[in-house]
Formats: sequence, structure tokens, C-alpha cells
Amino acid sequence: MSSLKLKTKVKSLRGEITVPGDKSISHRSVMFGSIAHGETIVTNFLPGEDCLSTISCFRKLGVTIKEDGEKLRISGNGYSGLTEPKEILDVGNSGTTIRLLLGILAGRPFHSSLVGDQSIGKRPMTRVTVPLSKMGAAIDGRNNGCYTPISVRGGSLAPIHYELPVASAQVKSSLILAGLQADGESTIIEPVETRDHTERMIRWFGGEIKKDHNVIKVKGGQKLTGTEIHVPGDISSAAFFLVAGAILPESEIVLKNVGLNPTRTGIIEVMEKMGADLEIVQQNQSQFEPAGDLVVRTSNLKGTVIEGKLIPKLIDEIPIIALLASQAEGVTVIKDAEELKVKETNRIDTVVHELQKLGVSIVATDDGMIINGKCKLMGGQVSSHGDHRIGMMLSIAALLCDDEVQLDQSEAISVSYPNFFTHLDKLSR
Ligand code: SPQ
Repeated sequence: MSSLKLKTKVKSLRGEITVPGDKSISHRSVMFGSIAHGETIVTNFLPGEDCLSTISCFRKLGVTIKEDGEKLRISGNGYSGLTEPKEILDVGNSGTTIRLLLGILAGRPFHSSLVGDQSIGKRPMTRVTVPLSKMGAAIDGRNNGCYTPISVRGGSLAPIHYELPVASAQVKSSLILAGLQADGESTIIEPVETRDHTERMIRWFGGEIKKDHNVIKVKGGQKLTGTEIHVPGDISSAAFFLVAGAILPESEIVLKNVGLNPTRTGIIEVMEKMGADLEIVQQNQSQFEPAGDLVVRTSNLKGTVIEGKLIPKLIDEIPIIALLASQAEGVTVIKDAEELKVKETNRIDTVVHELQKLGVSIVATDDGMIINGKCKLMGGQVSSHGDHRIGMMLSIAALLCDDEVQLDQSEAISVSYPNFFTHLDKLSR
């Protein structure tokens, strides 16, 4: 575990960066490339640890994946081309990998064992194992199927009619990936719309999926065909620099080719509401996902309330939004975000605890947090707790500190943004 002295007392951030490929789309490109027929070529793939875990699992399932940094060549042979793994499938730190993979394995007529790291061992899996079992898969795991290690023996699946008890793109996607193998049409109903990369990708691979507001219908037995995918930049990674540009003095940052899927742009909506100087300067539809260039400048910010349907559109950005709110005039309240408790860490606790150490006036609530701006930040010894988004948020907070900041477990950042510090160095003045 590495401890890092963070960059502090930065005067301003200026310049242009291209953030790495979107993590959610990179995972799905490997999965769909593997279950499609023929070759899929992926460019601007995110070579972060989570996505590398997905590649490693599909290789163990018999898929040939040639990897050259940000370019992948995947040779898919359909769902039936997947073969029983001789080794344990290790998903590392990645919730997306395990939950979506379980949906795929539920319909495969062989046995697999899945494990992950310590953090994965604490994240609830019943949200997928219960509905997948109802469809016909034999799944078991520690604590009545709730936690890893998990074993699956898949087989013939019946279609499902299922109302999701939580707003989760991972659960929705897992059931869609199982539904594609079921004998008939499945209906999945979301309480609130969540990221729709899986639905968009099915269509891009030539499949069909119907969506009417929160009701999704998908038929089993469809043939998907390999294709080309250019992954847009990750708005969740861009968020760290959007906030940094807004809260540091005399700053202007251009972020190129950022994914602007409307199910992910909650950070932009919130920053605009808080008064941020933020512009989308160029927007284009890159294949099946919208993308564009963003410019952010030093801003006078005011507090806000973040709640309800907006939460799934910015769930992963809440740690960095908490820092943003600490630099805004007035109070910011974040509610309806209890899902934060089951991420890589309990992100309500880790955000509040670590920001308090740096002098932020922030308290935890049952379903979010309350932040009082505007705070002067001090230095201190902080930790990512093994959570990439907490590590990056604290690295941006340190830029405002006059005293030394030491970050423990800094290596977690490579889960989603391996060149984060290179980009930070490039922009720092
Ligand atoms: O993959 P993992 O570990 O769950 O990653 C996180 C993240 O911060 O990168 C969550 F901790 O993102 C999830 C996100 O929170 C990625 C995701 C997806 O690709 O479908 C969906 C969200 O999770 P959920 O549980 O709300 O569906």
C-alpha cells in the first residue's frame, strides 16, 4: 500500500486534457464483444484495473482478446462460445464486472467460481443473485448468496418480470444479459432511470431492446454481431477536473471528448445550478453515445439541494461534489443517496470522515450529507480507504491546502484513472 505526498498550494489549473475512456462503456465493450459473433474492435478502451479484470475473466471463459493499450480486438463466438473456466474468475475491485458477469453466467451450462478483493467481499450480491435464481440459475455464495466467493451453475433460463427494488444500472444490465439468453421476453422495471449504456450497446451490436420510460423489454435468443466501438471519455473522471477548474483561482481547463450521455450528466446540471462557469463547446454523436468538449473556469458557487431522480445521474460524482460544495457559499444538502453506502467503500462515511480531517464542515445523514461552505482547507494525513474516487477527490482537495497532505492507499486511483497524476501535473501552475 503506497502513501503519497500530494501536490498542495497550487495557484491555478490551466490547459487541455483528454480524459481516459469511459469505465462503464469499456466493461460493456468487452462483454458484448465476447458474447457477439465475429470480431469486435474497441478503441479508446480504458486500461484501468477494473476493466483489465473484465478482460481477464473473459479470457478465462475462453474468449480471445488481443490487447494493445487502448485498443482491443475481441473474437466472439456468441454466448455458446463461452467455456467452463478452469480457474477462479477474479473481478478485483469491480462491482460492474461481477454483477454483469453473473447475468451472463446464469445462462451458461457450466460451473464458475467468482471472487474479488476485500471491498467486493462486502458489497451486496443478492440484488442480482435473487432475480437470476428466479430465472433458473443455481447460484450460491457466502451468507446465503449475498457475498463473494460466489459459485454459479447456469442453464436454461425462464424470462422474468421484475421491478428493481433499487435504482441500479448494474442490476438492470445483469438481468438484460440474462434475459438475452431466456426462453421468451423479459420485462425489467426501474424505479428511476439509470445509465443506459447496456441498452445502447445491444442496438449497436444489432440486437433489439424496447424502452418505454422505465419499462425495458428484451427477448431471448437474439444474435449479436461484432462491431467497432470507440469509447468516449469518462464524465466520472472528467468530474474531478471540472470541479478542480471551478474551485481553484484563475483556472481554465478544456476537457476533450467527454461522454455526454444524458443518464450521466448530473454533474453538469448541478454545477450549472451552483453557478459554475462551465460550457459545452462542441458536441457530437460518437457512434451510439453522445460526446463533447467542455470548458470550465474559476467560478463563484452557491450551495444547492441534490436529490431524487438526479442521484443516479451523478451517483459516482458525489465525493467530488462534496468538495465542490465546501467551496460554495451557503449550505448544500445531498439526499436520497443511500446507495453510496454499498460502493467501493461506504462513501457517505469515507467522504465525511476524510473531508472533516482537512477542515471541511460536513456531516453525514442517513441518506447523504450536509456541507457548509465556504471552508478553508488545512493539511493532514488522509486515506482513500482503497476507493479510487475518494483518492482522486482528496488529491483535488489537497491543491487548495497550504499545509502538507499525505494520501494513504493512493494506488486505488489506477482502478479508473491510471494517468490521473500525469494530467494533474500537466494542468498545475
Ligand atoms: O463497478 P463499480 O465498482 O461498482 O464502480 C462504480 C464506480 O464508482 O466506479 C461504483 F462504485 O460505478 C458503478 C456505478 O455506481 C458503475 C455502474 C455501471 O457501469 O453500470 C453503475 C453504478 O452502480 P449501480 O450499483 O448504481 O448500478
